[in-house]
Amino acid sequence: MLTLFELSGARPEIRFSPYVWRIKMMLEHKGLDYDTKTVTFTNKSALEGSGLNRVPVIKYGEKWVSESLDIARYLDATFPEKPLFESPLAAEQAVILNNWMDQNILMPVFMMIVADIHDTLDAESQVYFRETREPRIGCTIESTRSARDERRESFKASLAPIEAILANHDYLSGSVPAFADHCLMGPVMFAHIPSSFDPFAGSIPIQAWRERMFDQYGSFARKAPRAV
Ligand SMILES: N[C@@H](CCC(=O)N[C@@H](CS)C(=O)NCC(=O)O)C(=O)O
Repeated sequence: MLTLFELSGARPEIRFSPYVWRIKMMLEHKGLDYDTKTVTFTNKSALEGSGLNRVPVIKYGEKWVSESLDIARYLDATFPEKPLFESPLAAEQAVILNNWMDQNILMPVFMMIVADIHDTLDAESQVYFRETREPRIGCTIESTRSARDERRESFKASLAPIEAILANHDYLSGSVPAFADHCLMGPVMFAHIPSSFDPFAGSIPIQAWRERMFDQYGSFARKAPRAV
């Protein structure tokens, strides 16, 4: 059995990590059986023995694998049916897409919903989250709320390369979803689970794509418990 380790909020069913969501969508895409174990920001005892402290992590047999892109590559190498990448070369080149998504989509989304993430956490994790995230964002978590409409407006420009693909295809990977789609589902679910604020409200093509992704794999993402 494969085990996926993921972060939860104060309510254990609230699972918001964008990197974990990428892997969850990939596991569903492959139709693999897996169970999940949760950690919180301040209690990572489930990962004991792995030497790891950031999720996603998977354990398959005695093997631990971390880093979402490495996990994606590992899944294709270990379970070649229903590939995420068209070829080994595509799996190598995915680093560019991965980094582009993190910088241009995930970071802006984070800035828009960070206060809602904070609100889903248990009290101890909230303290840790504030101490570690406020230096990164350069302001208080609360002050991000008043800036988010403006941020969403400027975020529209970052979405143009994605919208250009969706003008001709149902999915970023063509006629069926694959790695690129799962990669974008990370930030999408990162906002959808804890927040009623929609960073993608300005993009009709991405909202339509999101509905299609919500319908995939027995409506897996649509059925995920939300904090709102
Ligand atoms: N580059 C890593 C990033 C993983 C990551 O940053 N995970 C965050 C959750 S979204 C985490 O586990 N943070 C734990 C902490 O901050 O203590 C990947 O792609 O898997």
